Amino acid sequence: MKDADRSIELIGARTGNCLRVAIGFEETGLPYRTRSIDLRHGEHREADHLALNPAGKVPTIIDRSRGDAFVLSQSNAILMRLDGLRPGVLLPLGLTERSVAMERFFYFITDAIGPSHAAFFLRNSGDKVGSAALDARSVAAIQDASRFVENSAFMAGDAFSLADIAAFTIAAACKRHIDWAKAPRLQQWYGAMEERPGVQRGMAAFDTATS
Ligand SMILES: N[C@@H](CCC(=O)N[C@@H](CS)C(=O)NCC(=O)O)C(=O)O
Repeated sequence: MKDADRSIELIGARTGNCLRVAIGFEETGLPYRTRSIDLRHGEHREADHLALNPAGKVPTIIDRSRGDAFVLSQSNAILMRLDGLRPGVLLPLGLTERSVAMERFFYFITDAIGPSHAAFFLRNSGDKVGSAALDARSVAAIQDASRFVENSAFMAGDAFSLADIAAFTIAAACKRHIDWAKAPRLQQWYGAMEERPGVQRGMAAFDTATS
């Protein structure tokens, strides 16, 4: 099998859901290649993509690393698969540490990223009041996460985890709205994440990807 065939294909675009997965690949070191989908031109609603992801969304992976092609959607399911393929990098192995990392990961997914996605939808529907309220809720959740890093280097203790990936992508998307002066430790954590090579490569994964 050629190297290109063994690597996992990540189909996506420069969106938070896709960037989280790209950072997951970079941090685990699992071989992958990106294929860009042009959302503005509706490529995600074309038959080729719908055959892989009937919801017409990104990201989707095609994993041929274990033989037959296995297609998977949902960014968080993909991240769980990466954890399964390379255990101990994205989530700690110890039950207690793992539970804390999952708690914080889902905090960012449901309390910060969820409202932000809903705000995006409302904004596009012309509901400025509703979208502003949800954006504010998302920023408040990020700001409140300062307590997670008050005495720790990472969002879930002493080790980098999915919680940092989720926190970083949403903090990067809302960074203009965060009151950094009120959250100095959060700002330090953010700076450290920006410097992390795997995070930098993941954030740039769709900058040069070919379609
Ligand atoms: N819950 C899904 C959400 C996927 C999703 O909404 N992706 C967006 C980009 S971040 C998308 O494909 N939008 C295009 C559309 O909805 O038309 C996941 O986590 O993967």
